[in-house]
Amino acid sequence: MKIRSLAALPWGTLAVASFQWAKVVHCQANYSELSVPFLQTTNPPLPQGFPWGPRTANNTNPYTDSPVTGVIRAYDFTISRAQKAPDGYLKDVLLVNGQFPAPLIEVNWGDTIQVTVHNEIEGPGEGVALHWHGILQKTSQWFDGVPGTSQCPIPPGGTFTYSFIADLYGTTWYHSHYSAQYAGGLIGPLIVHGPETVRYDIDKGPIILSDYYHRPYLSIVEDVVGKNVSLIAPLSDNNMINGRNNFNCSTVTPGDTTPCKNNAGIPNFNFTPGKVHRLRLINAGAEGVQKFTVDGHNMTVIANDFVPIIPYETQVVTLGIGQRTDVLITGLQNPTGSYLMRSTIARGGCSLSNQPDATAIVYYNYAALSKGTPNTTAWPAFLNSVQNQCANDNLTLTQPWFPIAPDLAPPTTETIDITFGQNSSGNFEWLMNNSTFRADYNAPLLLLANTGNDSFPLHPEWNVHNFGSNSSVRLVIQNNGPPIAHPIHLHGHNYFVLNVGTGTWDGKTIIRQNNPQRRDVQMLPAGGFIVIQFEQDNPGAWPLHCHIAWHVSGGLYINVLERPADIAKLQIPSIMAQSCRDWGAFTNTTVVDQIDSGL
Ligand SMILES: *[C@@H]1O[C@H](CO)[C@@H](O)[C@H](O)[C@H]1NC(C)=O
Ligand SMILES: *[C@@H]1O[C@H](CO)[C@@H](O)[C@H](O)[C@H]1NC(C)=O
Ligand SMILES: *[C@@H]1O[C@H](CO)[C@@H](O)[C@H](O)[C@H]1NC(C)=O
Ligand SMILES: *[C@@H]1O[C@H](CO)[C@@H](O)[C@H](O)[C@H]1NC(C)=O
Ligand SMILES: *[C@@H]1O[C@H](CO)[C@@H](O)[C@H](O)[C@H]1NC(C)=O
Ligand SMILES: *[C@@H]1O[C@H](CO)[C@@H](O)[C@H](O)[C@H]1NC(C)=O
Ligand SMILES: *[C@@H]1O[C@H](CO)[C@@H](O)[C@H](O)[C@H]1NC(C)=O
Ligand SMILES: *[C@@H]1O[C@H](CO)[C@@H](O)[C@H](O)[C@H]1NC(C)=O
Ligand SMILES: *[C@@H]1O[C@H](CO)[C@@H](O)[C@H](O)[C@H]1NC(C)=O
Ligand SMILES: *[C@@H]1O[C@H](CO)[C@@H](O)[C@H](O)[C@H]1NC(C)=O
Ligand SMILES: *[C@@H]1O[C@H](CO)[C@@H](O)[C@H](O)[C@H]1NC(C)=O
Ligand SMILES: *[C@@H]1O[C@H](CO)[C@@H](O)[C@H](O)[C@H]1NC(C)=O
Ligand SMILES: [Cu+2]
Repeated sequence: MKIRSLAALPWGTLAVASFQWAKVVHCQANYSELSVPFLQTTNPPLPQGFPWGPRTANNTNPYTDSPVTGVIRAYDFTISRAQKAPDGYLKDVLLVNGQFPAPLIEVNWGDTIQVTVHNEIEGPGEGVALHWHGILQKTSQWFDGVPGTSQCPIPPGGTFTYSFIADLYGTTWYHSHYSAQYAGGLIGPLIVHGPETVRYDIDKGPIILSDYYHRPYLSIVEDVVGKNVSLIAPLSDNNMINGRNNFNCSTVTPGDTTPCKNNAGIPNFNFTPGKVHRLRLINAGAEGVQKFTVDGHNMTVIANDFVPIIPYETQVVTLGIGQRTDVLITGLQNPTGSYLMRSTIARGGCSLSNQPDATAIVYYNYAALSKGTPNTTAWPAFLNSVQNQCANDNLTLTQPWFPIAPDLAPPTTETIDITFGQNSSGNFEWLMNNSTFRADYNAPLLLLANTGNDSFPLHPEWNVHNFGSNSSVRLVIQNNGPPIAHPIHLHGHNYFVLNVGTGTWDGKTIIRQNNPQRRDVQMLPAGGFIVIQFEQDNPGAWPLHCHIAWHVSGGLYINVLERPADIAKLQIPSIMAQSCRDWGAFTNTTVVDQIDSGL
């Protein structure tokens, strides 16, 4: 453990004036690369006791009173491209420290996460930037990791250090926000230990659910923003739990001679009779809506995204891209053998896959595990839900543990339509409020706004929506495009989900107006609407976008410019301007072939 002075921190004097010395803990996530199961987490909290002090889930509003522990958890990430075969089929994947999925980041609430990224992507080189999904970044808005919005990309060969406080607690993930790189494997889990709501015994750690494509992500992006209508809706090739699944090599396209091995292996999870296990489900895929279940076991949902909720029982959990759900499962007192854990890509109007089923084994003893894949039967509720039901659970069920009432007369209400079409070159594109988005990697909006420039008449394609200094903003998002559901994500906030439905909103009905569901991704139904509202408590430039990789590549994205007058006052550290000089030097000599929106 090294002690370092505060002055050495990249943000200089900002934000952490309450302590003089910081403990730096160098962290190294460790698991043997193709072994299963995934990572075993530390049972909470990490060794420093309860560093969040007297704060509990009941007595603390995490948006106004988040701790600063002074502990820095330092990670060193080298990003590269290499050929791997996690499901048996050899392909190019993007890796962090040689690992797919990328390593677990595990911290306590209030710790500082410091990640030094080395961009070693080759063949060809690409820019990169990492986004820390769901982290509010209230004291470090510039470390949100979105190229063209909060930073310039890290150029090939470049290094950049993120440093931010784990300001909410629960389960999340991090991923590249540069083009669709995260669909090429650049995803990893992030756990923030915090106060408990419902007692449990064993933390089973992250359970990453993700669709999987055998083609390189850039070739898929070319198709989805291309001109050929039969290529704009690609099917995934497989579905994974913690980056593993078997693949049937006999199903490859005739003529495909790529090396492929059957029976690559599936993960297994050890359960203990009578003990309560916490599973941290994360949909880190590119497109597919996941339906998750464990045969013979009920689940208790305790959190959605970074928001603990009043627990309820279910047998199926639905997760759109970017969503997390924490569930508790009690080990059976008298288990008979092992049980199948299943995650299936919901079809119909939700998502598309050639091989939608991911499985893992839940076992109670090695004797049963050694008998192989169990033959247990899925719950009827699961079998009934995998077709056409891409909706999240009813808002009446998902009640936040810590109640907060939204402003019922917000100063701003706007309607934003989502549509789909072709631009004048014939390329397919997504539009919000009639405008498709395209990033300028060399001109990050937040950094421009910090210089006092908050109007961009020459750049309608930046889709900047300036909400001024209004205290809260209500957005009615209307899905008028093709009949597809979209997971809508907002950075920098947990928004209130006031209502969701098919057709149009009646303009007044709010589900549980004294305490609506809050989260950072909500499914917008096909042909329907969501009504969301957020407090403007975090001056910054915040992406609001569909989290389907192919749709955000196609421009389904706007920038929320929140309190520009206060953005101009942010003490943004000089490494942000340096990120643009480094990228500028790279683009001076290399033309970046930006075939999509850039994000
Ligand atoms: C990682 O785990 C392996 C196998 O358990 C062990 O041999 C190795 O020393 C560990 N590495 C680190 C850095 O902890
Ligand atoms: C469009 O894609 C389909 C399916 O791959 C292909 O058969 C067709 O030739 C393509 N059309 C054009 C004009 O490239
Ligand atoms: C693999 O796919 C082939 C071709 O579709 C099929 O005949 C075979 O039964 C499959 N094998 C398994 C184990 O599912
Ligand atoms: C699961 O929940 C159902 C309905 O509440 C109940 O009937 C059943 O006994 C529960 N099963 C287990 C294994 O807990
Ligand atoms: C599942 O069923 C197959 C076919 O009946 C059998 O060979 C296999 O042993 C069973 N697996 C387990 C774990 O019971
Ligand atoms: C949600 O639950 C409420 C209350 O049980 C019910 O009235 C409503 O129809 C449900 N909504 C949907 C979309 O199922
Ligand atoms: C804590 O909050 C939960 C959920 O709102 C509530 O059910 C519980 O009674 C509260 N506990 C205490 C000790 O206040
Ligand atoms: C249409 O979209 C494509 C793909 O994003 C882009 O390369 C092209 O410049 C766009 N054409 C026009 C006229 O904007
Ligand atoms: C979008 O364009 C359509 C057709 O050009 C027009 O009818 C509609 O009013 C526009 N919507 C907005 C929000 O500007
Ligand atoms: C604001 O920035 C944009 C994009 O760089 C530029 O076109 C515009 O001239 C700037 N406006 C002012 C007032 O500096
Ligand atoms: C949507 O577009 C219309 C017309 O171009 C504009 O007046 C309105 O402010 C836009 N909405 C938002 C949220 O920017
Ligand atoms: C790009 O090249 C120009 C011309 O050589 C030079 O003036 C400028 O400083 C370079 N920009 C960067 C960021 O290196
Ligand atoms: Cu979408």
